[in-house]
This record gives sequence, structure tokens and C-alpha cells, in this order.
Amino acid sequence: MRRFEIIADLFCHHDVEVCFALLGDANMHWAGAMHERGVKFIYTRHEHAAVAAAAAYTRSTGKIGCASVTCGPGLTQIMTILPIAVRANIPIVIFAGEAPLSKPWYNQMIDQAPFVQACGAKYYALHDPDTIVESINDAFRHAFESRSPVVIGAPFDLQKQPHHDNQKFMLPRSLVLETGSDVICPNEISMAAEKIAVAQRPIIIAGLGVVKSRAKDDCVALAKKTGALLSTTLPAKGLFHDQPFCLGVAGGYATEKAKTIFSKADLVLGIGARLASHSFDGGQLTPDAFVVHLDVAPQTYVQGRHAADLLIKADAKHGANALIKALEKKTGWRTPKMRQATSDALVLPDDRNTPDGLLHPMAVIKQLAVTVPATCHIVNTSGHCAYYAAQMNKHPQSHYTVIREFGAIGNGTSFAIGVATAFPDRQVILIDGDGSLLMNVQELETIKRHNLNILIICLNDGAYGSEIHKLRADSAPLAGSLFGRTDFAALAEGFGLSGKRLTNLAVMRDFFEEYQLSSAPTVWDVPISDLIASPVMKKAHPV
Ligand SMILES: Cc1ncc(C[n+]2csc(CCOP(=O)(O)OP(=O)(O)O)c2C)c(N)n1
Ligand SMILES: [Mg+2]
Repeated sequence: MRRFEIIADLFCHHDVEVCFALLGDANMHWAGAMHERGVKFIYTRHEHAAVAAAAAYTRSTGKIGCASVTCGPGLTQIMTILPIAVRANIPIVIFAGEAPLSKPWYNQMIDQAPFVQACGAKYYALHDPDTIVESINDAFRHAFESRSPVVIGAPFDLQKQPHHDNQKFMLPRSLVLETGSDVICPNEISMAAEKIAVAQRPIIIAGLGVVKSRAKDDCVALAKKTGALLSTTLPAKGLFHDQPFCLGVAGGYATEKAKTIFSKADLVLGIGARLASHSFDGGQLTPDAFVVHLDVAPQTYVQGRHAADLLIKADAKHGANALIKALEKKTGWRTPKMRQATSDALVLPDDRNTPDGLLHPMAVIKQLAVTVPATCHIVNTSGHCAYYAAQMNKHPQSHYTVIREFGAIGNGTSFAIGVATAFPDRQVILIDGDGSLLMNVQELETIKRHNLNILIICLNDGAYGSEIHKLRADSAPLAGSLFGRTDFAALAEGFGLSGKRLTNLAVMRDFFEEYQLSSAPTVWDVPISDLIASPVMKKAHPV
């Protein structure tokens, strides 16, 4: 056996079933060996897209993801997605290969480790034949334990050499997903219970930690017992979509009515959430609230902000139940009036009129919200339009993906590919901006080639909306932010997808039924006005 085969064996041993990749000299033999072992490959047209798709796949399945790029230029292409995966706590093992060790000069040679380390990820250089097995096992362990991507570099001359010893049989135990510790400090619980007992206007903000430890019902029970309202972080959006007293997403993307309610909270209980600055609108969301942070890694200081006043180190399920036991039932903020107010807060405004007569982005989203069933999986991305796509308040968390860490545009197609690979039975609906879609538009070919069941809805303002509204507010020149509207329907057809232009909301249902019946990869070009700034934009950049 040659070493690339041993390495492939180890990846399979660690339950890798799918790999997102783009080939070159340093990874192609390994990829062939992975194929032979039954691993499914999704070949993208850009390395960034391969790792981004792996990130969305990993977020969707809860398994460790796998991607592969070649050495040198293949590796340097992934410098934007690595920090995203690091900050979003997404464990992916990336097999990168490396330039040959035996050559004094090689065109694609570059010192790979500093690139990876600068992104916050760990780099494993497999240069010693005697420790290859241990290093790969350690890479998987590290990805699993630190919930972070790792990159493995193996020089391709070394990969091709025979592997003589029997180390491949010395495999570690499989990594098992743990739900977290059930050892909770009773002092922390009683101190938090004292605070919650006297709070009159408590709110729970639940994050993906609640999803991971399947603690939704426990949080609902805790909210009922303490009279708390419910809300989520953006990544956990939709977790309480079927619950009364729910305020939707906490943070800048909350509706204006929800923000008014949030601002009156006297206690926030952040559960399984990071307490990120965005979730608290930079601190403006709940200015007077005492904050309890219940998490496996609770913190008082987060992203440059004093975020919490009291910490409970526990996973969401155990912590929520410990609090339920410690507390007496009370009405808190759960009055009939508040039930109505929270329900009203999630009703989308009836915004339709635009100065140029083109579609209003809120009207498009409102129509989508009543057209797209809960069985479809929505993918949201970045940019100005992401505010609108985040307003689909009734869509369940299990069918909604958003990865916003590091704030990069251009990930929509890749994330949709990852989600569609994770859930082959679902229809995946990507809501993307025109600038973001164009940034990795080559992935339409990947979507077509793999016949992925994806509908891309492009909110086409012919501009970098995030920039144009800020530049207008500053009365600055618009050059570089205003491009005109690309014909995405024609472009999609050029890639072999179905393409449609939607200029009238009345036809949306028919378009959607047609897509559902065909399940063919489709792009809708939806020209929207570039003159409408979202509430969050208007607040941050008043004209
Ligand atoms: C990789 C990257 N480059 C540049 C930016 C700056 N940026 C933020 S939003 C945005 C515009 C996105 O345009 P589009 O996808 O059309 O969405 P819109 O804002 O128009 O809704 C840009 C260029 C970024 N966030 N990420
Ligand atoms: Mg745009």
C-alpha cells in the first residue's frame, strides 16, 4: 500500500462519507483512493467553494466535514472560508497536500502553515512517515474537540511512497458526539435562580447549543415556569417559530416592534449561545438587563463587550432543567397583552411602494413566506438583502441555514451545495444578492453537474446594496457600488439551469409550483429597487 491509501483508510475510519474537493497534483491520488473506498465526491470549481460547501454540510449534519484542495495556490484560495469556519465553530478536516519534499524548488511551493495559522486553524504537516497515522488521528480529534477546521499537508512525493509497517491497524476509538457535562455547580444555579425569581421581564435568547443538545422543549418549559419570552440568535433562527411569546431573532435583525420589547427586559438568559455582539445589537438591545450566560463555555467578556453578569457552566439541557427545579412558577412577562404584542411584533410590514416602481425587497420576502412550505430548506447569506431573508419568522430552524461569521459575501452557492448534499430529499432555496452570486457564479456549473435540487432567488438591485446605501447616506460618489442588473435568467440558462425573471409577485406561486414539479436547479432573477434601505441600514446610516 502507498501512503495516500493509508491516509484514505484513516479518513474513512473517521467516518468521512462525503468530500468536497478540487484536484491538483498534491491531492488527486488520495482522492482516487477515497473514491475507491466509496466516499462520495462533490467537485466544485473553486477551492473556497469546496470548503464553504463542506462547512454548510457539517453544520447541517453535525458530522465532521471533509474537503480537499491541492498544495500552494489551492491552499491559498481558502483564506476566506477558514476564518469563517473557525469563528462559526465548524469542524472540517481539509486534506491539502504539500509540495514535494525531495525537490529543491517547486513552482507551487509556499510555506502553508502560517497561512492556515493566521486564519486561526491548526496545521498538520505530515513530513515524518513514522507519525502519519498518529498525526491524522490527532487532526480528527482536534477538529472534534475544538469544533474547528484543521488542515493536513502531506508532501505528494511522500504520499506516493510505500507504507511498510502495520500502523494502519492501530486505530483509535471512534469519536462520539457528547452532549456535555451534567456536573453543574449548585452555587451558580442558586445565584441565577435568585435573580430570575425577582425578574419581571425576563427573556431567553437561545443559540445553536440548544439545538445541539436537543433542549428546545426544556427551554420552552423554563420560559413557561419563569414567565420569560423566547428568542434566538440568528444561527438558531426559527427554533421557537411554533411558540407563543416568541420575539424571533435577537439583535440587529429583530423587527422594530420586537426591539422595543427587548429594550424593556430586566433579565436575559442566554442559553447555548455565544452572546455575540450582533445578537445584542452591539449592546443596544437590552441595555438594562441583568445577563445570565448558560453555556458549556460561558463568558463575561465577548467580542470586546461586557456580555454577561453571571455564568452557569452547563450544556443547555442540563442547565435548563436545573433551573426549572430551582424555581417557582410565576407569570413574569407572559400576560395576555404580551402574547398579542409578541405576535404583532413578528407581522411583516406591508411595504410595496418604491420610487422606481421596481419590487420592494420586503414585499418579495412577504410573498415568499406564504409560498415556500416549511419542508423547503432556506439558505440565507450576507449583504443588505440578508436582512430581508432573515424576516421569514415562521420558518423552522431545522430548515434554515445561515453562517454569517467573518461577514464575507460570495458564499451562497457553496452553502446551498453543502445543504443540498446533506439533505438530498429537500428542496433548497438560496436567497442571495446579485453581487454575492456573481462572486462565485462558477458554482452554478457544480449545481448543474450534480443536479442539486436548488432554487436560487437573486434579489437583484444591480448594486452592492450594503455599500450603496451607506455611500448615499454620506452623499459620496456611488462608483464601484452601482453596476446595473445582470441578466441572471440568461446566465443561469448558459450554465444549463432553468432561468426565470420575476417582475410581478402575482406569478410567484406559479413559478414556485413549476420549480417544485421539475426539481431542476433553477435561478430566479428578481429585480428589486436599489432605493430601499432596510430599517437596520437606516438606523446605522441615516440619510
Ligand atoms: C468577500 C467580501 N468582499 C467584500 C465585502 C463587502 N461587502 C459587504 S456587502 C457587499 C455587497 C453585496 O452585494 P449583493 O450580494 O448584491 O447584496 P446586497 O447588499 O446588494 O443586497 C459587499 C461588497 C464583503 N463583505 N465580503
Ligand atoms: Mg445587490
